[in-house]
Amino acid sequence: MKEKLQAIREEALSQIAKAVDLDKLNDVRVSFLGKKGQLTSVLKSMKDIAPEERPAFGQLVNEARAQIENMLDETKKKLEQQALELRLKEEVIDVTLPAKKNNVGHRHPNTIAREEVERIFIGMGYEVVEGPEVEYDLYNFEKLNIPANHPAKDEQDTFYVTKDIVLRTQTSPVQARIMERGELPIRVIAPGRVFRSDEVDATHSPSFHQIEGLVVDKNITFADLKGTLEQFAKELFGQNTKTKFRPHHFPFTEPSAEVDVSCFKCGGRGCRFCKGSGWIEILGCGMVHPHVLEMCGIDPEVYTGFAFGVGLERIALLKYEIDDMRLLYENDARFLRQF
Ligand code: 2U9
Repeated sequence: MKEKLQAIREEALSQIAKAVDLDKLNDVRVSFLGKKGQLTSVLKSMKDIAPEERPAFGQLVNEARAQIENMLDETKKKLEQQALELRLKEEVIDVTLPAKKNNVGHRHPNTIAREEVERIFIGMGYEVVEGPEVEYDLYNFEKLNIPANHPAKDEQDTFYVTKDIVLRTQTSPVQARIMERGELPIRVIAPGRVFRSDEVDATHSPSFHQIEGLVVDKNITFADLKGTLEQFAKELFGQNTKTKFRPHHFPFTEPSAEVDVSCFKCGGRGCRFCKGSGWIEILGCGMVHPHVLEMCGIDPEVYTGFAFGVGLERIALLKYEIDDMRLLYENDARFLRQF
């Protein structure tokens, strides 16, 4: 029995010395000290020894166990230290390596165009205002002089949420709400998304963006409107840009006009870009209709005003010479990266 114990002890110490990692060391521990381990089985066979020899033999087993446990502990510490050193070596950070490139996005051409238009009008003292995309019929149509049976209200053109609530077809309701607040004078631009029940093609989309402007004060005339929009066109398309005001009709303005700018590609001589005419249409405008002022709580005998509306996509398409509006909505990074 003593010889067997001695052999187990030597074998255990030898296997511990050979263990190359913590897993192997644990295997050794289990195979000698575990429930079914070799040393445990020696303890279990104590019952076969003569009772008088048991205490002395028990002490020997305990000594062997203590020795094996000691060596296991020491070896465990040594292997842990080795593993730590190896990890520290492997995880060295080379701060001189080139950093991972961050893929930084950039502004959409629509956003660039909107911010450019905003910058120009902020420079003239305008405030940028916003309002709801889901609007009451009252603000989207009625207060803008577009009564119940007006063709602009056709179900073909407008998204109705209920009989009285629509997806706004223009940003004008924002200005109607500002007028109702009654804080005068007013000098605002209202950028935002608008909706029309249109089929998608190269120049139409059921959802697009506008920037509308509104000025209301005493003694505002068509001359103020003209000067303002001439200045706007020059800042947007270059100082040599000429403007042409053509009579037009809008329900909410009277008189109304559409504005063309001289073609910034050919300077007005006529080219493919302006389809030979020398002019490019960019916006609509007019003096705010007295009935609109009245419906929004402003006395048309005391105050006058002008308003204008620009299609933002149209500005982006013109400025960046994009020939299909659908490209603006596809979010193809290869297209968007160009601007
Ligand atoms: C109020 C009173 C008047 C806004 C105006 C236009 C002319 C105009 C179009 C441009 C291209 C719409 O996106 S587009 O199709 N807009 O021509 N908009 S005057 O007039 C207003 C607005 C609010 C209270």
